[in-house]
Amino acid sequence: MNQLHPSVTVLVPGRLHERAVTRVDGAFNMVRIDRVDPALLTPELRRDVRGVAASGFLEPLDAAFIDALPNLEIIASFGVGYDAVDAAHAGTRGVMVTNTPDVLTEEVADTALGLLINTVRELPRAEAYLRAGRWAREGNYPFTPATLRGRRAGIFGMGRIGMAIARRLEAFGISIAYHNRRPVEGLAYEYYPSLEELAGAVDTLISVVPGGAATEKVVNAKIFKALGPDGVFINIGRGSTVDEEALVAALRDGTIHAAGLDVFVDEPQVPQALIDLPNAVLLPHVGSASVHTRNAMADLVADNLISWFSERKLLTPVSETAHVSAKP
Ligand code: NAP
Ligand code: 8YV
Repeated sequence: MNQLHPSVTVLVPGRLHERAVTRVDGAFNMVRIDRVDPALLTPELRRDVRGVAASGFLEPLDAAFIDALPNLEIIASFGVGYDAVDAAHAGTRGVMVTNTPDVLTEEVADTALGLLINTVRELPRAEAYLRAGRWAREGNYPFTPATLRGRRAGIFGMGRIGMAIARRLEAFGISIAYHNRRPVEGLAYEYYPSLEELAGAVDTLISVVPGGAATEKVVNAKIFKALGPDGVFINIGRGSTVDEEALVAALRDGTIHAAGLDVFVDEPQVPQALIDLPNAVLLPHVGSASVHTRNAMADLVADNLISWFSERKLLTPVSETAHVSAKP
């Protein structure tokens, strides 16, 4: 098949979903380097690269790398969260950034509900009990002290995924409140102007906010204290938003009841202290990780690049570069 834009060089630094690699390779002059590192850029690459397709979260893309590519027009990042891409800097350089929203929303919300049920009803521990032969040997698994019945959920980050989680919680008969920087217009759920007030009003805090400086460690000892001893904390957003030491302490001393985590501060490293805690359910960042959804994310990475170089239009630009106009 003829390439659409054989004269446009698109760089893929480091790892990227195979389907995105195949599609970018099929449409452009694709060049790969081992990692995001300006030292790996030859003078020809510095001159020629007009697009970057990056795995975002896995390969942080900083200002120095962006500055090393003077003819860069677009960074197509894999994932809806783009905290690992310096999008603000890209904007000042006239470089567009795209992410992969919407196509993963329902999958991540499904995972959040699975994590919530596993955490509250201890299903992973109950299964481990069966597999260890303890059901037959010792009798029934103990009744769980926690239940979803009567729970009040607080969603920290009522955006696309937060809203999809809320729809599912409604079907479970769970009450819903939320905190964002601004209330969502026309949304009937109760809004709290601060995270601490939200945590104080609910017993189940579900965090689905983006990472970055504004949310760094905002879920901390104060928030766990406000959530209280029946409190369940679920994090499907970003690990950086949590003070992990404070979380371990809160789980150990009963400040909160349990936590379910899909994301961590220093992935794939998970603190041993968390692994050792029986009241923490831990997943290896699998929120969107089905073949179906990851393929859709990969397609959106490639489609943004193709749309840009074919029509100077972006399918899913991030807000920081929305004001950027196309380079001639
Ligand atoms: P979104 O639609 O942009 O929603 C983000 C929400 O967070 C918005 O409602 C926003 O409201 C709120 N928010 C942002 N910054 C805030 C702050 N400083 N304080 C309070 N609220 C804040 O994004 P999304 O598509 O739902 O995705 C959300 C995040 O989920 C992603 O950024 C990513 O980090 C994470 N994620 C994780 C997985 C996984 O596999 N675990 C998968 C996909 C996404 P305001 O602007 O009004 O504050
Ligand atoms: C992916 C995510 O796991 O989209 C996001 O923000 O966190 C996940 O969907 C991540 O992007 C993988 O690189």
